Amino acid sequence: MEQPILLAKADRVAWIKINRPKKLNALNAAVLEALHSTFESLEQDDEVRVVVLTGNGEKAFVAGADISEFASFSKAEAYNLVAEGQKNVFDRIAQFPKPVIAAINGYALGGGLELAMACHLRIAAATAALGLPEVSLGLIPGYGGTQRLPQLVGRGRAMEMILTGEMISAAQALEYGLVNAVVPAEDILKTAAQWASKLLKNAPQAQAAAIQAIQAFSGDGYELEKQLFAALFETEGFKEGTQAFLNKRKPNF
Ligand code: CO8
Repeated sequence: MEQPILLAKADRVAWIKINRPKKLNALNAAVLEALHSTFESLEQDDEVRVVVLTGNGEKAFVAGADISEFASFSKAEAYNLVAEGQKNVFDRIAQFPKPVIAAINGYALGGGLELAMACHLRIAAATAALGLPEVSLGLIPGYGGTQRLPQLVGRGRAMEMILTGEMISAAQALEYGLVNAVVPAEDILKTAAQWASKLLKNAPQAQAAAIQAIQAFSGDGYELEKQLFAALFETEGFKEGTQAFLNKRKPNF
């Protein structure tokens, strides 16, 4: 069976590749569980001081949560899924005591952009496209996107991105402050390695403290986001949006 993620370690850096390239690395239960257990073990691994997270293949970092897995979920199932995912993966990464770099090698959409935003630093390939298209599925972001995007780009731009659901280019993401750097696609892992080397020059305990202090600045909207996200599972818009995606047609809201 295909491994949901690939893990390699070299020179105190752990490299995690999400490995569902044929499904544009969409986050299914197996990928989320593998991310959960891998970050848990990397936290205890004294040989690792920096983590780089990327997607396998040339097309996608992560094109979102796996729509086929949650299309038939009830409100309660949806709440449990986002609550577990936030606790085990997204918040764990955001609070991870070692720097985590997202190397955004292609599409970062929905839960994929939320995953990149949970990381501490973001480098994007010039070919990447970023967005939170949940409204096109009758949903809102459920993995912290309504909270983290406004912190990174400001409320006005976050409103525009979330309400239109449109993708932006890597260049625009740089202008917005959503990513820290944009590089040619072929240089993305090399650049991530250079950034990791820079990070390794500094005191790890100080970096852990900095992450903890910076991340303490967070609003109280995460719980509300989960509740609103789950409530949308009982709407016509959600049924139309997900069925349209799965049947490869445009939704009619
Ligand atoms: N979920 C499931 N399958 C996906 C997803 C996804 N998010 N994205 C792509 N795929 C699959 C496609 O169905 C297709 O599969 P197949 O070959 O079996 O038909 C394969 O990946 C390749 O995709 P496309 O053929 O669509 O490739 P294109 O180059 O034509 O299009 C796009 C690329 C534009 C990225 C397109 O795939 C797309 O729009 N994907 C969906 C993007 C999206 O809406 N993402 C948000 C998902 S919702 C979300 O993330 C909510 C998070 C909140 C928490 C959820 C927990 C419940």
